[in-house]
Amino acid sequence: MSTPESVLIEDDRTGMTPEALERAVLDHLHFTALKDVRSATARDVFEAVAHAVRDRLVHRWMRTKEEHTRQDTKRVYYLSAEYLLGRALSQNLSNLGVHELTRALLARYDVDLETLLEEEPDPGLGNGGLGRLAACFMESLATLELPAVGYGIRYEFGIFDQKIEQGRQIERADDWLRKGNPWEHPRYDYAVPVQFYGRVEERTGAQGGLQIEWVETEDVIGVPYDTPIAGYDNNTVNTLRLWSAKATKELNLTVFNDGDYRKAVEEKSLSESISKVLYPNDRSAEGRELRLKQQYFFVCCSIADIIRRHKRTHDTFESFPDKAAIQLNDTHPAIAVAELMRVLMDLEGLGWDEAWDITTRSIGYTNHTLLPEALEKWPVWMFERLLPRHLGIIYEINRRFLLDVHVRHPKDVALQRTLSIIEEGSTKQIRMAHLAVVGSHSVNGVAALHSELITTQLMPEFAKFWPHKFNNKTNGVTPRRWIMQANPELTQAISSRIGEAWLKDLSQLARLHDFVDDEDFLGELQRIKRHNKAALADIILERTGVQVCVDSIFDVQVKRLHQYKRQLLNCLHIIGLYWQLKQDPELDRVPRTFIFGGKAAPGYWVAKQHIKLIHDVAEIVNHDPAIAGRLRVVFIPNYNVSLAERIIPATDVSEQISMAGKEASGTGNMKFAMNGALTVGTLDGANIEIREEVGEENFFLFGLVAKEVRELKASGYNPQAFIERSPLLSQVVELLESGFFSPGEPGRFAEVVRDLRHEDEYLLCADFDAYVACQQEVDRVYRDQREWTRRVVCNIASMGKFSSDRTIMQYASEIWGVAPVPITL
Ligand code: 26Q
Repeated sequence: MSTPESVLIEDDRTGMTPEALERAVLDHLHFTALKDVRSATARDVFEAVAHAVRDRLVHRWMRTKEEHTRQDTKRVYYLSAEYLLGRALSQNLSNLGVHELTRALLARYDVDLETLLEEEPDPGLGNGGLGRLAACFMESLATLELPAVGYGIRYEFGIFDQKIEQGRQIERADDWLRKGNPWEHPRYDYAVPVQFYGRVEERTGAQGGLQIEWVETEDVIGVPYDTPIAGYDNNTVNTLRLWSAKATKELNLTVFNDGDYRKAVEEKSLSESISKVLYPNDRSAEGRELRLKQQYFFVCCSIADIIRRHKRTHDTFESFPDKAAIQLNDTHPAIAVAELMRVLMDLEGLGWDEAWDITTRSIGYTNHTLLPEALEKWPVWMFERLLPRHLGIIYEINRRFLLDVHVRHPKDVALQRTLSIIEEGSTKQIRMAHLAVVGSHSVNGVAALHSELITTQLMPEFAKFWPHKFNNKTNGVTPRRWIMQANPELTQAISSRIGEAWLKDLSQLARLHDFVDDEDFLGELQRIKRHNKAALADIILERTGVQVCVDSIFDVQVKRLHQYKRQLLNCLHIIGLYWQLKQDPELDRVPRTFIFGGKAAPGYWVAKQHIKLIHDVAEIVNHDPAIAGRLRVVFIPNYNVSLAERIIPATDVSEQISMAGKEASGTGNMKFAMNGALTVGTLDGANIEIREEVGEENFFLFGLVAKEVRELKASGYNPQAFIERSPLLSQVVELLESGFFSPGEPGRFAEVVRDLRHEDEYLLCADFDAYVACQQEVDRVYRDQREWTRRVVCNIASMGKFSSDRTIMQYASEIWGVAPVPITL
């Protein structure tokens, strides 16, 4: 069509020429930000640029939807309670291919693009690895041109802002929507009613069949907010659809008195509290009703949305499993199994067997944890109150499943108890992982070791019962954010050697192996690392007041604080090093800067003590003139995606030191290695596969392996024995015990010491000496900068496997059965 109108639209709102873009930004500055060039603040300019970019995405977005509908393709529906997206502007600029153009355009107005990008708040709608994985997956799905919708919750407050006061973590609300969000688009026309509480009514229908109705419920409305997810270097724009809770009726203004009015207001705000805040706990599954409400809220909305879309183009549900692949990101959305059954039977009139066949063929489940305390269970009484119909369905699923178990293993009552979705006991509980396994056709872990441990340790009986369901999908990360965006200089250095195709096919990084002895390349990598370290040093100075030296080794551990991740082991090593340097000022060690970052769950007292200890050690070490210039310790507050993009490219040593068998995969480990850090790590999670890829000579390995951990624990682990056998560890523990690091309060770390001596669940004492030796080896290699950089090249060149593109292609072909749909404009 080339009516005058459409030409105008093409030019002003979708045109990709510098002129069209410039006009669009000026136009939005005027009409969206209501400012002129002179009076505009950085935030105004950000808004104008973001809206200009958004307009260009909208065009592709609508084309994508149109094409998916036209071809009636199978779609992936990714259900996740968390998405740790990070900032969008930079990603959208580069995925649209207008990053440099925009930089030049803004420069002409004296606006620095990098400064502008800082205006965008970091959407922290997740806790850590699981939420960030969901974000990488959404980006890869779009880049691979796979039809996909991500579903989740539009938390009004994301993961808390971490402040540090006197070395302790303080939580502040993350009011990320305060200044509005240019990327989201509410779709009131697709709002969904969600029921809670009430009771189940059974009656005989007209045809004599049983009809079940869920009645007298308290309802909430889910309003979808859509965010475009653009693929890199293509025209696909998929949708992230996040649900926000809204009260059902507008305030009833015919109330008779002030009391009624206030009650109505209170009820309204109570129902809208469902999507108010992200639970900041990624360790233990606390059984709070509001959390269960959140889960059912977004699952109910998402299933209704999927069903609506199916019914738009199909009269029956026969083809549903061929049109929809629903993936559960952990058990947080596992209620989807019962919800899909409810919708198909109670609302769409299908019989049990047909509904069950459709449900299990559509749903897949990804497990992310082996920690027993993190496995979700909900008390039956809570379900009975909140979701009575779903409880009935779960009981029936369980009854039929246990019958199956009985038929295949008659008389094995113990097996039925083990596999049952219901856990018997003083308070009966629903095991959400069991519901997810029974209700899906695929169960996957997120790294080879993790998937093996699922079938041998976590649920061996299930794995024997349904071996075909269990599979592995090793995690990956998107190279567009984690190399191209985070490390533009490295990107340039790589592209100038092997071209640009590696950004869409990371296996091509292997071609860098030709450059391991190329002095030019090695020198360039050293300069880039130094430059990135200098930039990080500025941030550290600005945020902590500590001056760090770029000639020292930047040794980094950034991730959520958890005992199993063993930040404390890192800290014990620092104390040991400090002690040795004090004893022997001549000791020949390479200067090191130890950098920490990460949030502790607000109620996780031990993790918060570890934050305090790191700060107290930093305080002593950083102010001791005797070791000046040789050792620095810093804790960078409020670790998030944006900070990760600064820290990771500046890292020399990546600490991946979890107790073997505890870290399902880890994904930070991958980001560090592809940015030219060498890993100090245990044989845990994806570390194992990283080491396999880079070669054992290019990885600093230490510590017990998972099997040895099990055996040591089974034989009765006694940390005290390990302390006594290690002179250095004895010193370190005594120093801690003496109150050396907490002069005003000598007993501050008494509990940490007591735990180390008598409990030490995560075997710090058993691994300490090996860790120290490994760190000495790091020093030795670092002194030979050429050798170090050779190993860095081997690492970068071997990272091809860890692109989330590879992961998603495996999900697509082995679990979902979806294929790319190219979009032409
Ligand atoms: C559950 C119930 C109630 C409240 C909170 C939760 C909850 C929330 C978040 C439980 C767990 C999480 C997050 C888990 C997580 O991030 N797991 C990590 O997933 C990564 C991606 O697969 C892996 O790389 C990490 O190894 C794993 O720890």
